[in-house]
Amino acid sequence: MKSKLSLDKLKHKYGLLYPNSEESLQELVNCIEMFQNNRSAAMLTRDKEGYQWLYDSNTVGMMMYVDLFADDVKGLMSKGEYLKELGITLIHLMPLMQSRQGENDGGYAVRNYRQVDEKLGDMEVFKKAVKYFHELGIRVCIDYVINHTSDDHEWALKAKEGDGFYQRYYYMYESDESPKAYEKTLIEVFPEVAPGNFTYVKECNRWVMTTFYPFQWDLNYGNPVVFNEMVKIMLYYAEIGIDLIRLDAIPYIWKALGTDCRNQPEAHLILSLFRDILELCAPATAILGEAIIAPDQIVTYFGDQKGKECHVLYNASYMVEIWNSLATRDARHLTHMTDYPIPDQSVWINYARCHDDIGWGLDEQKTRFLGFDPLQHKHFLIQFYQGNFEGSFATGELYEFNPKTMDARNSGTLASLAGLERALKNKDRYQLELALKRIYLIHALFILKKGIPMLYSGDEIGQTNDYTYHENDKIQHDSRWLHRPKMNWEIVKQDNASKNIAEMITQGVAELINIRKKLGQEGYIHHETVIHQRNNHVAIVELSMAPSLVKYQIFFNFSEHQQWVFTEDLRRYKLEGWLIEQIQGKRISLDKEKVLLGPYEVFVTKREI
Ligand code: OTU
Repeated sequence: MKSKLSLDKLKHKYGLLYPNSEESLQELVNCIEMFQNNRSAAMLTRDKEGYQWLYDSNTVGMMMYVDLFADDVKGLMSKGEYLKELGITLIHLMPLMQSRQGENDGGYAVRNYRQVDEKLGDMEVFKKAVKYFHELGIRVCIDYVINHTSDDHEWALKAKEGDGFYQRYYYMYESDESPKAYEKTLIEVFPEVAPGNFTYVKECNRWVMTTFYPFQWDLNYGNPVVFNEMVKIMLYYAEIGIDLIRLDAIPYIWKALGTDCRNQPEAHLILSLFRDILELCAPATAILGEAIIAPDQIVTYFGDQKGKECHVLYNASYMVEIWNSLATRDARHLTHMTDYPIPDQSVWINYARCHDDIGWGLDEQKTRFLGFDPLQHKHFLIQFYQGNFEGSFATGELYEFNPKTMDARNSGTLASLAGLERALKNKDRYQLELALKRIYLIHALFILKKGIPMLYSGDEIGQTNDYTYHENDKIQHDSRWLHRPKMNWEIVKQDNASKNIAEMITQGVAELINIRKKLGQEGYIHHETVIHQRNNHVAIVELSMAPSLVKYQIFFNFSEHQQWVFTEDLRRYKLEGWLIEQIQGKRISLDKEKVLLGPYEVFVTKREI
């Protein structure tokens, strides 16, 4: 009964997106029913559990490129125990389906969505891997590049041959008239390396929309046939047991002339249809949307009362807050975090960096409120993380520097941006200690937070920037390769200073994951409250657990100097008596005037009962 009702709702929504498309609707309904009828017993059992694991405090993720982490899918399986020991319960794999020959944007130009790239293995091995990880208690997330295919995908090849049916899979035009009209309001995503949003295809003498690289052809979701094809692939992933599907570049999936072709209402409708279809067919599979845009816009992709959209989104705003607070040693931007309400049951992925650049999407109003000019502040951050600002501890590079606007984003690994690379290069032991403390602090900021913490593989051993991409002409124009080093498994086997450093970082990360799991024994993090106090270098957040009602206070010192917190300020939050620090077991008296925090120190405290 429930399922019938939802199917009717689905039909209605489909009709809003594709009026008068009876035939396509029928095809979709048939496909859903067939899927439901053929769902295996094993998957039905997983469906019963649904996606509850998303809310479990024990869920800790790590993202990685299969080849850079462990050569191939078999290699990935051989690292299962390593991941488990570290406490990882979710692996987030970067694109691993067959991608374009030659340049392919790190796999984001997919040639075949149903085949694993030959370099990594095949579908049979991958299915085994999914099963293996499930047995280990590790869930699997894969990337689904839905905005575009590569220019050598079979649909694109047929379009090139002149097949009109497949040309309608894309935004293809006979002349540059429409492209020019679109360009009037479009913005460039890769202004430096891939300017413009259209590419001339000589094979068929047509223009095709290519928002990203010229070899990434934007799919035309205005065509219901495309929508149905993409749903079938999503269901295919659900059937092989994928727990979380990352939908790439969701703000871009609907184009409308006269707009910037981002965040269109129809894009939301498409996602809400995807969500409904999964709830109907495969509730064990959830979707993670990738929308790295302004803070107030990101949250809209969780959906609203009209429809649920993504189960999970990247907390890109928080990521930027972390780096901002480190550069300024001022925690106010973070503690004054505007609370964009998110629907119940929505989950953030908290992280400090991913395979992409860091784009400075701070909330401009807040920056202004704190007394900074948003543009100048952004330029400060860009230079700071490039390592050019005087006194900067970071080593990084610019990404997509636009000389017209002087705008840029930044690239670099967590350790390099946090000062490790510079300290090692200068053989500066004092700076090295500070860098290690910063690395710990950064991990604490996203591990001890409501949502799913997502580590980037290699950061747990403090891998620094990889400059070898400068010599590779296929990728040298794309500085994101700076922070995608090959996992250095050798480092722990060596017997030198680097080994000690790597071990120290790993121990710190493991300690934080353990603390997170200890918190998990009290239930899940129900809500977070900022404890405002007068020292701007320090952020204090209180986590309220449910159902146990236990509260933890996390203190973060963003400065390399000692800092004091006035207990008088804490008393306003009913924090009195003694606090017990959970990592080292220190007892902190709140009867004294001040609480002392060491350089970059992190406290996780609980009231003594
Ligand atoms: C995503 O990123 C991927 O994460 C990138 O690795 C890809 O290159 C790209 O899509 C194309 O597939 O602009 O700078 O709001 O920020 O989709 C990265 C979303 C990007 C965009 C995002 C995109």
